[in-house]
Amino acid sequence: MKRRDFLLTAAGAGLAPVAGLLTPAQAASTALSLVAEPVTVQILPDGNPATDMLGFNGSSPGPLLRLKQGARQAIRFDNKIDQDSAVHWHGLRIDNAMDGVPGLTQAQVKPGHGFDYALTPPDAGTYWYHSHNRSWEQVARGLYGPIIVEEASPPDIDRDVVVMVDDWRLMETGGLAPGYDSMHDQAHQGRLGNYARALFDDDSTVQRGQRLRLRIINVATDRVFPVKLSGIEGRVVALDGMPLSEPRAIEEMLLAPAQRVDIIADVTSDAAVSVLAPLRDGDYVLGELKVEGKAKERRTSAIAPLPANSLGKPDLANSQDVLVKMEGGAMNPRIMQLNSIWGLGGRNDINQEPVLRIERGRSARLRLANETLFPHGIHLHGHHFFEMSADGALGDARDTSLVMPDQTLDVACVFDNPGKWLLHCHMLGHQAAGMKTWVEVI
Ligand SMILES: [Cu+2]
Repeated sequence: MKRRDFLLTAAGAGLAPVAGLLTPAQAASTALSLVAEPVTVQILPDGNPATDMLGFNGSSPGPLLRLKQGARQAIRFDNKIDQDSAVHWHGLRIDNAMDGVPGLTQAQVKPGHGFDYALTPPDAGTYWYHSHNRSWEQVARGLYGPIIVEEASPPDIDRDVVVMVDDWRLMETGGLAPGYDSMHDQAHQGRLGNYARALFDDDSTVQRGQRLRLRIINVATDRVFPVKLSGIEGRVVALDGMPLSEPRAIEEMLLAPAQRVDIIADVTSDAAVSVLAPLRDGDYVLGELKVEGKAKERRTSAIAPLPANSLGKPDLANSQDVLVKMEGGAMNPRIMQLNSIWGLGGRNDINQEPVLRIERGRSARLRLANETLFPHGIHLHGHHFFEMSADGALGDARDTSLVMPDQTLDVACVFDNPGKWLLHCHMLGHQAAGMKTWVEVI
């Protein structure tokens, strides 16, 4: 099979559901267990070779974690792979000691050892967990899974479906291609796969007229996914876990690695609800839910906003402001004073001084200035920030912002969570090659 054919044969692939759903009943008061270990997964369509990867509890993606807003959940992590590791809970505004960043918030978890995490998520919504050691390799090899933090009063829907979009760089044997540290990849767009698809936590059939909640997560290490949906009509209700005060029309989306979009929509097709990647030569089917039958009654109620999370509004009149330049990369004529491929805020390593040191409770405005020829997805740990429009108005709350070449994006944040928080590009190959720094909240 030619490389290019890989990318084109995903349409209609048999999509296996994610194994090992952990329900709140099982989770109540007892620790959940996540074991990182080697797994074999049928990534390619049935009939093609399976892929040796890394996963949690026997599968990649790992099990869906369902947490309750405001409730403490203990999670025991055991490392049964042959590299050091640690788990980061992306987007959860939790205690710094639980953030899972080796060298900043905890020590490496050595092979054969474990770490006891405890999470009390303040916000409902869609999040995910992934390895944060050699993440450009360990996430590419499959060490990630979805997190749902349930609303106290969830919206009225028929089905809640997690949709993870990913790509893999596969060899013709079905194995993952080596070369995770390729400097060529890291200086360009990162490690892009040659095969892409959407993975559902539950791909059983839906009925025409049912109301679905789709939680789309870009779990790819480096690919910015264009995503389009067909077979449904509805609204976008949340971005990066945070509810929109007014639900929006569903348009073509561009998802940076780690970004999420929640959609509530009614099935309008008799055939399929499709997750598509619009490409130059047409729509590529990343995955689909088949439609069978018709719901007895279609809901006529409007799609209402999700209950708001309590996110502090930045005080822009008294904010600390800092310029955070993205620098470096291939073909960039601008000179960078750093001995690395990429830089962020004049830094390239977490052993350096933080780009911002700020008192707890104060607001800051970060000017994210992309002076490179590539897009970057800038992620702040432990907080959500507000993207600002050119006139200074507060826009969407996010934990990861896509910043295009030559774009400058101001984001404003109340730094109310004490500790050492990583700020980095979520194109994980860029992070590997220097696009990282940190913020200290004291
Ligand atoms: Cu980047």
